[in-house]
Amino acid sequence: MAHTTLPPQRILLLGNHQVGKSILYSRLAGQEPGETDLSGSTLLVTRTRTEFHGTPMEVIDTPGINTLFSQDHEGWLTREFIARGDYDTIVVVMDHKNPKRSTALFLQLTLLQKPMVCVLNMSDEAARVGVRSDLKALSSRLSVPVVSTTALTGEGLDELATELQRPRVPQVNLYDKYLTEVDELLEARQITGWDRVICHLVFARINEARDLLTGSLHEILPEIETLGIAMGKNTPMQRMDLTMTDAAFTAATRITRETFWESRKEVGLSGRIGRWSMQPSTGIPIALLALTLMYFWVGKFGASFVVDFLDKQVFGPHVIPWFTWLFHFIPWPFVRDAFMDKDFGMITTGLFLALGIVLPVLFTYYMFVGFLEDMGYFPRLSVLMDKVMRPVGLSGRGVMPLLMGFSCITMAIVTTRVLKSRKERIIATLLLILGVPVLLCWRPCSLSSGSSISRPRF
Ligand SMILES: Nc1nc2c(ncn2[C@@H]2O[C@H](COP(=O)(O)OP(=O)(O)OP(=O)(O)O)[C@@H](O)[C@H]2O)c(=O)[nH]1
Ligand SMILES: [Mg+2]
Repeated sequence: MAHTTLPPQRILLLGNHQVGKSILYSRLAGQEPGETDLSGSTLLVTRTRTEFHGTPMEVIDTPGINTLFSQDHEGWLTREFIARGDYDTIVVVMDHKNPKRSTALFLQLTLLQKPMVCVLNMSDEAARVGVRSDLKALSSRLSVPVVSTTALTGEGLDELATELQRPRVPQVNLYDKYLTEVDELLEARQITGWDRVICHLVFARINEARDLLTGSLHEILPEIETLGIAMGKNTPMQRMDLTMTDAAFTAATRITRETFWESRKEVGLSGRIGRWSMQPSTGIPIALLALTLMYFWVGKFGASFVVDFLDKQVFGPHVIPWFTWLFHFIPWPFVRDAFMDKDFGMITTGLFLALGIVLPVLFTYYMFVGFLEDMGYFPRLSVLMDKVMRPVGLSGRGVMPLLMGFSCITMAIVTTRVLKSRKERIIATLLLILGVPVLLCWRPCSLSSGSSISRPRF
């Protein structure tokens, strides 16, 4: 009897940001989460061959996406990978305690018409905050297998191994309201799978989607575009991408209402602070408090106290005298001055600027931003400030670099890294450069007007 060796099943992990895709990836790859460095968000597509519960497979980890129409860089990376079709099964990783946004993304992904399995991850957190689910009902609503996991501890992975053997192509009609005409057009031309998604992207007027168009799709493009523009005019937001995302959220709300229950009256102090951070009456004082703390921590502690300490206790009495002694052996005054000149020497000024001024400020700054990021404050700030910042093309978190620009443009430009998309980072940088040109820092780290950063005293 002839034996045929089947190629390993290629499993693509997709999902929102921070739902545990990378932890699950390392679990499927047979590693304990602690064995690999998973700090921070995934920025590149990663793949590995493995054997999970005796089945050879290839697992692919991707950067998180919020919607199929994400405009940020990671969104494009993930979409480009989806476009290649280089996988057999999609595992949609969902946040068990926050199922609505995950379900909305799942519904958008159903357009791909690929075999899928749903993983409700972070089930430990869901139980802690009082979110319960009916897995059977959800599975029948989404028409794919659904598994509940806690990737951090490995719970639920046995069930996942079983369900990976029988993924199903979902049969969900999502866009009944908005896309009937487009879908009829696509169906008539037998355009399916990724090609269908491209047409939806074009319809949502995501310009970059044109780069993904192939062969016969070019013919249908003008028709889709005209339809998109005509329908966009009738939508409340005049933007089909938002309208289509909104449609996915409406459908997701319907599904999760029937399949999830929340008994979370109290989600602890952190939950309450999170809620207060998004309401204007309490959110604005909290934002001001965060900025004031930042001013004291970075401006007063980092840029004043630590810099002064390094100047008076380290560089002044120890480092500089030691280098002065070392360089006095050099017989050429020109070389000596190049290193030790009071105003321009590479050691006296260069080393002190880098280690004595820039390092303490950046260190305290990143510590503070990391703390806010870990607390999940940025998404809440984004919600609070979104309406104010939208007209200039920024999301709510754009307020951070702009405020920072009032004290130091260099730090403000560094801060643009908290913005999600390249487009936003460019807009914020341009606003900073055009808006505060006088602050092009010759004292790069003077975060506060009262900062005592000054030239080194030696
Ligand atoms: N409590 C709990 N935390 C989890 C679980 N799975 C992941 N986490 C935590 O959630 C955070 C995000 O995990 P990642 O695996 O990096 O999430 P991701 O989906 O890959 O994130 P992106 O790459 O940013 O999209 C980490 O701090 C994990 O420790 C889980 O099952 N339970
Ligand atoms: Mg990841």
